Amino acid sequence: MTPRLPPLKSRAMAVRDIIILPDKRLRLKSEPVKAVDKPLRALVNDMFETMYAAPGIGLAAIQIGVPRRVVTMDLAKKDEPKQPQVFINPEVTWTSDETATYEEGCLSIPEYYEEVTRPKSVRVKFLDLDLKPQEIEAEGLLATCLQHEIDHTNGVLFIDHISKLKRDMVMKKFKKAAKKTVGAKPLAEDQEPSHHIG
Ligand code: K1U
Ligand code: ZN
Repeated sequence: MTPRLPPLKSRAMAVRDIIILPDKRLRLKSEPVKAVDKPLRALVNDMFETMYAAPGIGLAAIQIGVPRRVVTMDLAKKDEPKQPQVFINPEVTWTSDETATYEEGCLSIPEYYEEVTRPKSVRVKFLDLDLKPQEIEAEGLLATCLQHEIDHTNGVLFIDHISKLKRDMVMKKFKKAAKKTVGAKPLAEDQEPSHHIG
């Protein structure tokens, strides 16, 4: 079980555990954010810490077990300064008819990558950290990543956009890995943990 975090006053930013398939929480529809208060700011900070540590280019709050409609993202390349972006209550308001195919990954489905076809361009409305309404039009990786993360807030995973055959294969593999983990004995101090699945 994830240990309870100490009250906000006494804690710094934290890298949180990312929940992994087949955890049922990944299928929850997250609740809208109503106020940007201290706990919400702490959540956003923890999401960035967790996303950068993974490393990933996006993260939805539910991936750390918090069913709130909050997304963090940073699409800056390695040699560029950080470009942290926060999207609160993001919603797709328009999609192009034209589609684009990208190879996607997911921090909740580690080491599995597959091509996904989605609308090439999207318009997304969201709130910023001052709860000010914003709207952006995106294409390329930003459009793909926004759709992937907004899907997370609705309990949808990128494997829902691939063939049933491939999805069933992935589910089987991760269910098997989860069973092994639950029954696993704690590692001896001199043992290397194995992250290999399959
Ligand atoms: O939501 C997530 O699970 C994060 C995911 C976002 C994403 C990746 C690719 C297409 C759509 C959405 C990731 O960040 S997976 C890791 C990744 O793509 C990456 C990690 C380090 C450097 C560059 C990319
Ligand atoms: Zn994901």
